[in-house]
Amino acid sequence: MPSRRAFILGSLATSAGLSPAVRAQTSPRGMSDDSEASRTILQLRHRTIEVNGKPASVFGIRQPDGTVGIRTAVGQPFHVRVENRIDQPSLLHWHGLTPPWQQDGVPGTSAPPIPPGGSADYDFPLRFGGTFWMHSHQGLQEQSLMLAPLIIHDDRERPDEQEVILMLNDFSFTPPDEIFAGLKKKSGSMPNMAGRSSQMATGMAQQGAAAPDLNDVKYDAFLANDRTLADPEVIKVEPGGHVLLRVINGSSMSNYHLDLGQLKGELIAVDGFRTVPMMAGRFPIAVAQRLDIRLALPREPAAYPVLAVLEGDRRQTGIVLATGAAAIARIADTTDTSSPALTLDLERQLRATEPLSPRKADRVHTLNLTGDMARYIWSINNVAWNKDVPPLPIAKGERVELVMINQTKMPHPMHLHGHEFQVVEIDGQRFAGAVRDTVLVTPGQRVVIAFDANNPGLWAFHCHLLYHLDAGMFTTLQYV
Ligand SMILES: [Cu+2]
Repeated sequence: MPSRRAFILGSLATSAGLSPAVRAQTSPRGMSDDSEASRTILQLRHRTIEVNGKPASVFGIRQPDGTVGIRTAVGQPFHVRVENRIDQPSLLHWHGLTPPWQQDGVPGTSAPPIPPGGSADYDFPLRFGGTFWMHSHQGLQEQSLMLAPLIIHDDRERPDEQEVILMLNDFSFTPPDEIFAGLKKKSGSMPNMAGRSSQMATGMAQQGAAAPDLNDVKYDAFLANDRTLADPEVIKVEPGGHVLLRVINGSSMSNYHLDLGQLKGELIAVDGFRTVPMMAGRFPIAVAQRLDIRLALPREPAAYPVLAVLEGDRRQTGIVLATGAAAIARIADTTDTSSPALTLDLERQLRATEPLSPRKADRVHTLNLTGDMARYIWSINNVAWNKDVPPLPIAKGERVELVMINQTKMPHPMHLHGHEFQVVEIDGQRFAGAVRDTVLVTPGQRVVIAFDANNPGLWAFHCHLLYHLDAGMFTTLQYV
C-alpha cells in the first residue's frame, strides 16, 4: 500500500458543528507540530461574484489569507487540509496529480465526501511540475466554480518570466441541477435538436458525417478569471518582457480556441507535461485541459487581449495583457464569424519531450463512447455507469492501452485519474504524442492512449463534460 498516513478522514468528521474536534480527529498521528504548521489550508466557501451586472452565488477555494488555490513546487510534499465551510458535502479532486488512490477525491470511488464543517488531510509527494487544477467531484459543484488553479513550479521556469494564470469557465444563472434536468427533458424535443434523437441512437456517428453537435448547454456568460469581456482582468506586463501563460479550461461543458491576437506564443506543455515547443497564434483547449504558453512581448507599449473563443460559436471571453499606459479598447464578447469545432490537428502534431518508454501493450481495453441524446444518457460500451459496473481489470506493472472510439456526434474530453498517459494513435496512425491527462475524442474518431500501471488502486476514467459524466460516461479501473 502506498504511503497513506493521513488520507481522507471525512467519514470520521460527520459530527457537524464540531470543527475543533473534527480537526483534532483528522490530524495525522505521529506528525510533528512543525509539520502541521506547514500544512496548507484550503477552505471551501460560498462567495458572490458579479456576472453581466448581476450578483451570482458561486463557490470558491481559498487559503485563509485569500490565496486562490495552491502554488507549490516540485520536491515539496503535497501537505494540505481541506476544510468544508459550505452547507453541503464536498470533495476535491487534484486534477492531473498522481496521489495514492484514497486521496484522489472522487466521492464513492476514492473516499466519502467531507461533510459540512468537516475536513480532510492530504499527504503525498509531487512527482512532477506543471499547470494543474483542483475541482469538486461532488455532484455538479464544479459548474458553480468549486475549482481553483494548482500550480507546481519546476525548473522549466525562467527567472525573467512573469507568470499569468488564465482560468476559463462557463457560467449560467440557472442552477446546475436545473440545467441537468432541462437537458434530460428537452433533449428530444428542442427545435434545434430536430433529428438528433434518431441520429443519436447509439453508434450512428461516422467519420466525415454531418456536423458535430456542440455546446448542448446555453450559457449566460463565459468567464476568464471570474470576469467577462465587459470588465476583463487587465494584467500589467513589461514591454519586451516574457510571460508564461498558464491556461486552464475549468469549464464544465465548453471547448475553446485560445486566440493570442497579434501575438504568437510558444506552446511548451499540455496538461502540465512538456511538449516539443511549437509556435502559433491559436490553440485548441478542450474541457479540463491546460496549455503552458511562452510569450515574448514587443517593446512598444500596447494592450494584448488573450481570448478564448467558444468552439462552433461566436462568443468569447478573455483577459488583457497591458504594457505601460497602453489604452485598453473595449473588446466585444462575440467575434465576427463563428469558430469551427475543435479538431485533433494539433494533437497529431504534439510530441512529448519525455515520452513513455517504447513498449508493447500488455493489455488493451476498447472503450466505445456511446450515448442516447434523446434520453440524455451517456455511456461507455453502451453502459451508463452505476455502482454494479465492475472496474476494468488491469495489473500492476502492465503497459495498458485504452482504445476510445467516439460513436456519438459530440466531442468527449476523456480524463484518466491517477496516471499520466501518452496519446499514441489517432485514427490508425501511431505516433509518440503528448503526455497528458485529458484528451479530446472528436465525433467518429478513434484515439488510443497508453499508460503504465504504476499507481495501484481504484481509479476513475470518464468524460469531463460535467453533464455527460453525471449521465453515465464514467467507468473505473482497478489493480492492486
Ligand atoms: Cu462527453
